[in-house]
This record gives sequence, structure tokens and C-alpha cells, in this order.
Amino acid sequence: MAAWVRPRWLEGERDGLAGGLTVPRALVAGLNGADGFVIVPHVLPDVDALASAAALCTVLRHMGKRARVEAPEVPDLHAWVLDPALQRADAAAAVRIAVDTARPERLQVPGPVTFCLDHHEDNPGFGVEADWVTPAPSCTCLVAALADALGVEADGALATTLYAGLLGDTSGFREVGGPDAFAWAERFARSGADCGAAAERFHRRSPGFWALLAEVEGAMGWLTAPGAPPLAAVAVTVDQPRRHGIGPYEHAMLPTHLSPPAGGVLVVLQEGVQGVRLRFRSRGHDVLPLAHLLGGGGHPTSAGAQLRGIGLDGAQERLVAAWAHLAGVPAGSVRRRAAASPV
Ligand SMILES: [Mn+2]
Repeated sequence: MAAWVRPRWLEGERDGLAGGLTVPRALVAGLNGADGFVIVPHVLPDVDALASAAALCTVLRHMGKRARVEAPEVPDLHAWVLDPALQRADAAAAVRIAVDTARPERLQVPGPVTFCLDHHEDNPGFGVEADWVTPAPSCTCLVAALADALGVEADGALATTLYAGLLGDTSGFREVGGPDAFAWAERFARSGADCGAAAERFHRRSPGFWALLAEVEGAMGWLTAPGAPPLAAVAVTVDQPRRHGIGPYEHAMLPTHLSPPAGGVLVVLQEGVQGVRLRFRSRGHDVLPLAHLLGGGGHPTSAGAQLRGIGLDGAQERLVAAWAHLAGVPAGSVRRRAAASPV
């Protein structure tokens, strides 16, 4: 069993290795004092949501606690992250923990939660007993810091799960917001994570995915207006992923394979049966104000919004209006180009 590499910040030296994460005492005391845990991730789960739930469940079981993950929705694409044994029910469990979920209505199984553990900046905190909401490259980083605080050492399997969450939320280190992600990666690797196996599994795509990606890249359009940051946008109809045999979870990974414009925003508009899903990506430019204006949320460089009862044309109009509003330019001054580059 590999031991944790104990970061110096735990000894009180905030050297930035892990962004100075400090686990709230109320959370540590609450988890130590309780038993019978149910860990719930968010709907349309990504790798980090499932990895965070799996890792926290494993940590609690290492402590001798009864714990299980409650995730009715585990897509085949991400099934490698969550061992089915972690979902197995035992005696009635009542202490619910939300992981990686910014709002209660996004929980896979709705209901009050006792503890809330999340790295989304716009999470208001909705745990009845304790919340821990703090920025980190992935929610598994919080689980790792919590394991340290609870005195649980990671073995290779747990470290691999923690690393998987980091891979997921950095899109395989394509969308790294700072050096913290690499410090965490090193820590997980030195704790015994099989980084190669996790990366191979994470980056696996179906053949149709690459065909769809090529199609989408060729259809990129640009919005420009004097004084506004550049915005690259592409719309994907509901038929396109179907035609290539791409399911919703793999479709959700499309934006991470497209490059955001320098100093600007990439928006992928994905048509669905109920409306249009907008996915925002950037390298450094804060996309949260745009996501919030359109009723969504997420992280500063990776966010999303769902527009219901609307088609692609309507969604594009809403996007242009919101973007022009934020940039303080009249919507009429926005120029649209269907081209591979903005000039
Ligand atoms: Mn996450």
C-alpha cells in the first residue's frame, strides 16, 4: 500500500502545492461521528462526479463505515470509474453526501443532503450539517484532502480513482487553469495511481466521434464586434451525433476537443429533444458571467447552460444578445462569419 505524500500545507506551510486546501473541522467531525452514508453525484455524470463518489465511498469504507454510492445513471462510457460493488446497498443509510454537484436540483437522486462537497465556485452550499465548497481542479482533490484529514491512506486503486477525476475535469490536462492540477497529479501518481491505464481509458473514443469532430470543426463560425472578446461558436443538430452513433455522454466531450480562441470564448450549441445545451470553454477568459446570463453555471473556463423549448436559431440569437450585452456593444454591431478563423 502506497502512503500519501503528505503535502507541506497540511503542516501549516501554505506553499501552494495544493492551493492551500483546508478541510473544515465540522465536516471531519461530522463524518467521524456518523455512519450509514449515501453518496450522490450529479445528473448527466462526468468522470469527476463518478470518481468523487467512488473515492469518497472507498475512503469511508476504509474507515470501517457503511457507505454506498447512489447513482442510477452510470453511462457505459464512464462505467470504468465506478466499481459496481460501491453501489451495493446494505442496511438503511441516512447520511446523504452530495459530491461535485453545484445545485440540489442537479442531484441524481433528489432530497436533502447532510454534507455537501464541491469545487464549483457558484455552489451556494446546501448541506444541512456542513458544506465544503472550495475551488480545486477536480472534486476528487477535495476527497483526497478529506482522506488525509480523516487519516485514511490511499492505495493504488483509490489513487487511480482520484487521478481519474482530475483527468476528467482537466479534459486530460487540456484545460488546466493553474499549476495546482499538476501538483495534485504528482501526489496521486506518487500514491500509486496507474496514470497510464486511467489516461488510456479516459481518452478512448468511438470511431464515429472523430468523424463528428471533423464535421463540427469544419462548421465553426465566429462572432466579432469592436471592443468585444472573440467568440467562436458551432451548432450541432440533434441528427449529427445520431448519424455517427454517438451517445449523449460522448457528445458532451466534444467541446474539449475544440480549441477556444485566444482571449475569447468557444461555445458549442448542442441541439437536443428538449432544447439546446450550450457548452462554454476558454483558456483564461472568465465564461461564468455569460453562462449565468443564460441561466447556467460551472467553472470560469468551463461552463454550461440549458435553454429549454428553443431551437438552434433561437439559441444563437440568445447567445449573441447575451454576449453583446456583456461586452457593452449594440447587438446590431455584431458581425458573423462562417469561417475557420476570425480574420
Ligand atoms: Mn467536477
